[in-house]
Amino acid sequence: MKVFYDEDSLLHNPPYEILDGHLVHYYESPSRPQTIKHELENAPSFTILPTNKALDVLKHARQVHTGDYLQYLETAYAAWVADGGDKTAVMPERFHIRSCFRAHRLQTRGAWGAIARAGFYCFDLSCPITADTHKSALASVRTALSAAEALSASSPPYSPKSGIFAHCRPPGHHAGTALCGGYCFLNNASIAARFLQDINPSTDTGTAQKLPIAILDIDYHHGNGTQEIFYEDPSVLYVSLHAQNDYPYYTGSKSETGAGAGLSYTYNHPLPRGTADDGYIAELQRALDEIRTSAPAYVLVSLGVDTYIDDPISDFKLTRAGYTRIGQAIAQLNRPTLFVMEGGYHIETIGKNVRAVLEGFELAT
Ligand code: OKS
Ligand code: ZN
Repeated sequence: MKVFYDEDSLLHNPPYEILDGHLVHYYESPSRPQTIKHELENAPSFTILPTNKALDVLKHARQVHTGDYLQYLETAYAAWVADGGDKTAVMPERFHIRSCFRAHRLQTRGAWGAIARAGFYCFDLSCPITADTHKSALASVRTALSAAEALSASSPPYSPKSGIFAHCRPPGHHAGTALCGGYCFLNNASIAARFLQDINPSTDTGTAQKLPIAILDIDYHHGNGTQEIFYEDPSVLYVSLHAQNDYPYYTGSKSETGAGAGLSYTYNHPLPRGTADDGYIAELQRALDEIRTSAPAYVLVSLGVDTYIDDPISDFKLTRAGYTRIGQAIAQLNRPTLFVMEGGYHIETIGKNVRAVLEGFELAT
């Protein structure tokens, strides 16, 4: 299997975050991608490839994120330091709660300082922006786009099973149209989905239609960003399995099913804490049935291995054998599939668990 990876992903390295009220070391650390890369390098069936530097990453990011948010991410660190902020990282102090304000009260926005902007474009305390964060976030998108490009070149839409791994870091599924949070700055999977639609316009009906794509999110946490981005869009089905009543707390219930033209193109499968292999895979089969029914041209998998039994910030009980079964089950969709890396924090096993999913997929018949 081809694996795309960009060394700039390692640059983003904030020293700390606030978790459960404690100042702790940053769980989403560069040791994660280093360990995954090391594991896949030593496995015969993977080829690690560099990303395509010729891609216009910002152009594709603009299909998902607003121009002002992208501008913010690019300028936030310098503006913060110029305002006298701590040189470690941009860190919000107070959040702009959209529901507390009426649009006409946003007239002062042009005058906001760096700390005010930080609280406007972020929803939690796990996205410090360092001097290198923007570079890593773009590298992560470039990784997803390079993998999507290779997938579409080797496997046209609707062709049988084939898989590529976008070894992205930082992750993306919590990042919304104009919000960072949960270690995520740019929504790699969503940008890749738009890219696949843009390079493969579907002309079924004569008029240019967007190609149907499914995003299966199997990270432990709900992908609130991906859900937000496609909530009213019937061309991208979003299906998520995640822990009920855990981070990001306010989204991911079964009753969130999309809106407007996108109604019934979002499916949430919240699972209880303590869910183990058998319970998880039974629910995954229901999620896969929803994807099958929608007949997507491509499947994107937001792959988190923070569902692992020993993950330090999560409460599921999946095992290595479970990951192999998950890969096998996804392969039964029989579609070109792009795996996009999301979470997973048990450094000792993260590489082996990713490898198990990808080999389960690849070896499935
Ligand atoms: C609080 C961070 C809470 C956990 C963030 C979860 C990130 C993740 N500072 N999302 O999939 O793995
Ligand atoms: Zn996660």
